[in-house]
Amino acid sequence: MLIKPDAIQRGLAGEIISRIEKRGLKIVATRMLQMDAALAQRHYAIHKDRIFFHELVSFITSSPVIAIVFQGKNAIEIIRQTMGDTDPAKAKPGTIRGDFGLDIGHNVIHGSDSVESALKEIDLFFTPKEIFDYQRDIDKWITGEDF
Ligand code: DAT
Ligand code: MG
Repeated sequence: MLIKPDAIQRGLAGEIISRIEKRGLKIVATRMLQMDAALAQRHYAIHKDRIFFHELVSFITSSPVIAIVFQGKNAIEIIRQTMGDTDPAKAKPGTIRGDFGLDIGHNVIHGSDSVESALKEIDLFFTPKEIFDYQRDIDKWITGEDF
């Protein structure tokens, strides 16, 4: 996931991380960076023909972001559900976008939409050495299993 420039500027980074962390997912990598246009274009390549593409690239490169890799059971679905609808106007209260957004172009968080896109996106932001493989004793209380 990415904590987008608007969220960092608004001081929402901790709140966003906390909501996902509290669901039980484990942080395995983090990095703060200011994305350049080349990285933004690769990250959002799937949207390159959309009319909002230029605006999207310009927004995501406007100020630093925090990239985080979360690991855990059903991580993609859990994060997408915790984020809420892409358009904050449609996102349910209680979701991150539903609680902290107003505008589709300033929706505070990015989350990968599939395991396949997560693997591609992780590769854009992290080297294998920056991703930690470690055990938490608490995981057996969250999922009933070790992973
Ligand atoms: P999501 O971020 O929920 O995966 P997406 O992949 O469809 O949504 O779009 C990527 C981002 O592009 C989204 O977070 C905000 C922006 N965006 C999407 N649809 C838009 C639109 N109709 N107008 C402006 N920005 C839009
Ligand atoms: Mg998407």
